[in-house]
Amino acid sequence: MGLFGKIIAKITGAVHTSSAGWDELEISLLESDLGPALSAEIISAARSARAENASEAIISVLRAALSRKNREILQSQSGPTVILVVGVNGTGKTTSVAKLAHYLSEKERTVVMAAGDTFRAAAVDQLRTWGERLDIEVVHGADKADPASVAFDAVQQGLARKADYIIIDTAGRLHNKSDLISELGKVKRVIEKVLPVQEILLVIDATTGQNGLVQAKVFAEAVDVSGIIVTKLDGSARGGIALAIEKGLDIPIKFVGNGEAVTDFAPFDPEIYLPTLL
Ligand SMILES: Nc1nc2c(ncn2[C@@H]2O[C@H](COP(=O)(O)OP(=O)(O)OP(=O)(O)O)[C@@H](O)[C@H]2O)c(=O)[nH]1
Ligand SMILES: [Mg+2]
Repeated sequence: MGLFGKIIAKITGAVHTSSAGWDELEISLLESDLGPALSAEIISAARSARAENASEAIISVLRAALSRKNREILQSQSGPTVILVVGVNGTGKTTSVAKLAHYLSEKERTVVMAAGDTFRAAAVDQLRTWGERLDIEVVHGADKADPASVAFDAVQQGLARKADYIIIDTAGRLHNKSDLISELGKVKRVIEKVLPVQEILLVIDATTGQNGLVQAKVFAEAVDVSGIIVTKLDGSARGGIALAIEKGLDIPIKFVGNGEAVTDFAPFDPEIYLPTLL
């Protein structure tokens, strides 16, 4: 029985009260990374719920935690839509750039990807390999090129190609706020000499749990994060982090990754996500 199943069984009396105490259930909620505030709210709603409306009572607490903001990609009014993809190392940025590019090209949109992670040569090769596999153009620079100059070239190329989207990968390092502001700020400023940046998408690895929320806070304070991609939701019992982020920061989750294949990617749909939590 899933976690919420246990809570509902307890409210409806389907399991004996002593078999799972409320404290135990609250700890299980915390373990699923819903965070302390939301976990406490769920337990409080569950304790006062009646048997007949047990699952609605819980669903309504979960629904109230969701951001009301638009989950669609913010579109440029004229010219290509520029999307900057950011996050700490290993969260799945490069893979998500490729997945998003594929998702958009399946919708008959033309995409240019930019290998803005010039920190490691392997990162450029990784994106170029995806580009070859997916038949999507990748703009890259010389070894150790300035990421801002690669982003600038990509935007020029996207304009020349009349691309619908330009998606820019960035290097993932453990950052403090001032490093982030200066590095990403420079990339953004240089791009914006040519085109506005419509989206800054932050990639969060669901398996890092509450640390994901900490990362999201640091990035959101440093740059204008407009949306989140939660990756590695496959094989993770800790998908509650998605709700904790939306409740804590009010940044909409726009996409989710649930595997290593390019097709393991979808727009975030609360109507699918909430029942899977339940
Ligand atoms: N299971 C699973 N693995 C994923 C998912 N997204 C990415 N990965 C894997 O996570 C690892 C890191 O992915 P990358 O895309 O290289 O991550 P990154 O953030 O670009 O890493 P750096 O550039 O080193 O900061 C790779 O092995 C990916 O295949 C996902 O949704 N599910
Ligand atoms: Mg990468």
